Amino acid sequence: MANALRNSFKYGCSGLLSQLSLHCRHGRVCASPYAAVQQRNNSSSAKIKVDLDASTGVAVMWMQSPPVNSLSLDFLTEFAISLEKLEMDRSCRGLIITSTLPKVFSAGLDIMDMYGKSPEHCGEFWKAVQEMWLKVYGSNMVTIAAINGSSPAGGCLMSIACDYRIMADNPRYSIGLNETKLGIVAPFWFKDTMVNTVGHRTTEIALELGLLYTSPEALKIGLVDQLVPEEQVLTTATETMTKWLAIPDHARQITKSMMRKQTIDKLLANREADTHNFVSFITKDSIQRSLRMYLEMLKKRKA
Ligand code: CO8
Repeated sequence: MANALRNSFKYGCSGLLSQLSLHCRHGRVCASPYAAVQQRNNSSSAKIKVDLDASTGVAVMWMQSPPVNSLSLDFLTEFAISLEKLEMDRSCRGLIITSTLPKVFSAGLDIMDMYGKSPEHCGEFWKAVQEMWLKVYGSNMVTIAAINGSSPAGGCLMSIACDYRIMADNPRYSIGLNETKLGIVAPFWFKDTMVNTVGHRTTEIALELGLLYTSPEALKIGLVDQLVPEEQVLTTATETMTKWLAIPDHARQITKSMMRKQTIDKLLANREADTHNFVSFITKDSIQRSLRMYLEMLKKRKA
């Protein structure tokens, strides 16, 4: 199945919302509370665990890939399969993404998938990154990031692709697009998603300096929508989801499409070129050297 999905990246499976396949999920008959336990629909793979409560229509997707939920090709493949299943499941209207790991939501793209790898591998990896963003940013479901730890780079991208962000109120946790600090450049669709979230000027400063914001700073610039004590992140996300699901799906989905379609279409129209740019950039000797130095810095910091 993983191979089938990976193959679909090659041919470009686009975000559902961008195709305007706006089927209404609202107004379905709700199950009785007695049925709730039976209606819990859990699925699990090595790196992703999904709890779908069919009585509320809300799924919680747990990222469970130690040590730091880095977005490797394998992780992204499992992520895409899980998300696609939920998207196709008409009983699921809302998705909360969170982490089982202490202190880390996601460390972003797995650097080991970009370091010392063949151009073919880098191309396949990049298509999986694009697919993750297309699927989350274009989801028909309400998506909430329950950010219970640090979320740099690709972790920030995943968060800002959601409809709403709730972060643990802990100044030791940080979030942002820090690519320039690694000597690499956030691609245009990372930038566009950030601009759509916090505006042009803040994005310009954040991206050029590769800024990571503490959770209070992230709230101040609007990179996250709400801070709560760490132990309340998931319950607050669940309560917030109830408010979002009170809006009729078709109206919310069309509005979401109106806000996001142009940004999604830009990547869809340039997907091949974007992959080509990534591969030729990341395989350059100078960029590989920067990545090696960054990896060494991570190890030294640990020691
Ligand atoms: N990829 C691979 N391995 C990683 C990553 C990563 N992104 N992050 C951490 N690790 C590894 C560490 O090297 C360490 O390995 P080991 O145990 O073998 O020494 C292990 O994970 C644990 O890491 P830490 O000890 O640092 O864990 P902490 O809990 O102390 O800190 C953090 C967690 C805050 C997440 C910290 O690990 C960190 O800051 N990581 C780096 C995050 C980062 O800078 N990510 C950027 C990735 S690039 C990206 O997402 C977008 C790229 C866009 C490409 C565009 C090109 C054109």
